[in-house]
Amino acid sequence: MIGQRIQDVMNEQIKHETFSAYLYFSMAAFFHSKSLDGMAQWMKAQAQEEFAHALRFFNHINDRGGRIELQALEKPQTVWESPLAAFKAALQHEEFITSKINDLAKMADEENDRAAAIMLQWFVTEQVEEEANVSTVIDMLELIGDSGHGLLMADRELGTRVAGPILPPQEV
Ligand code: OFO
Repeated sequence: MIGQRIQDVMNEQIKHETFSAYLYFSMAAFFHSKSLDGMAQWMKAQAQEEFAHALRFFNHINDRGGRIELQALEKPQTVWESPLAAFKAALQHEEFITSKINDLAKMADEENDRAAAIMLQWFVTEQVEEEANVSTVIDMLELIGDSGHGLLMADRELGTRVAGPILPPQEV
């Protein structure tokens, strides 16, 4: 049975992960409005992965006899100054998510909740990758600067991204 404290914070995390998806859909819509369909595809793939993250918390609470309670989402930002500004905002958001995952991992240790600690280990590793992926795009866009040709090349490159599986088969 999951403890109340971990359950409450994991319910909160379902909201954060779902909001991540919502934010990245909003960025995808922004990129489509600028005809940067490759960047939009990158964000849509990211959004799908965020729903998978929310689902991992959903399943974990449920599998341990807890109660899932969904919370209200805020409206995400809809416009950014530039593609670079949007990706920088994505990195800032991922840093916030990393801090939430680290808080949860610390709480699992305090509560001596081994099941939660093991499940959260996956997220600790995943956040390293999440921040690295966005940082790579930021580096690329900073190199490109004001070059329209460079931006179109980057858009084509980012459009090749596909979402990973929603959940590993044993967790569906
Ligand atoms: Fe769920 O990792 Fe991004 O937010």
